[in-house]
Amino acid sequence: MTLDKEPFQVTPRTTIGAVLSQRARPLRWLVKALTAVLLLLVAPPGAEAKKQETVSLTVRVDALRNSKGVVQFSLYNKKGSIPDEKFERFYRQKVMAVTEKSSWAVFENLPKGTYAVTIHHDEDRDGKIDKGIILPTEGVGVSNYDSIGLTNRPNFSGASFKVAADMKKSVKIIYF
Ligand SMILES: [Ca+2]
Repeated sequence: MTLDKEPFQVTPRTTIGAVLSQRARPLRWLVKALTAVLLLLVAPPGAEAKKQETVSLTVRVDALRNSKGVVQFSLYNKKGSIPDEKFERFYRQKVMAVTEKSSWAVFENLPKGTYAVTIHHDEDRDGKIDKGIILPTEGVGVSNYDSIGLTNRPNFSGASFKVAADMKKSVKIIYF
């Protein structure tokens, strides 16, 4: 007897598969059906594509004149929605704390698109832009605008920017 040969050879026909094919045909169908169900649960169709369609936008403001109150960050996505001094036309809004004269907000799960942002340093936390006779007595700001005036009134076209991927945007605070 030589050692390079196995004691006996197992042919495919004597394996478990062969036994299943003869005695447990219904069981094989059940296994196939369960496998199909599991695959559907693990990988729902289109999940990956959906995940890539939304982005996050971080808006930041620095150089506030003090650390009082909160900052209202308002996000806009429609033409004609700015100016919006009474906050009636925003798409989303976040009210954030002030830390060492800075504040920021993260808008998550946004559809890719064109957006504009306004900020308001609400020092007395009443949700309103306090005003003197004409001009605001609390700080305000609009994306893309370094100054605001009668000849430089903000609108959506001037304030908007494309958000095609996760990004950060700084907005200047203006005190009159
Ligand atoms: Ca206020």
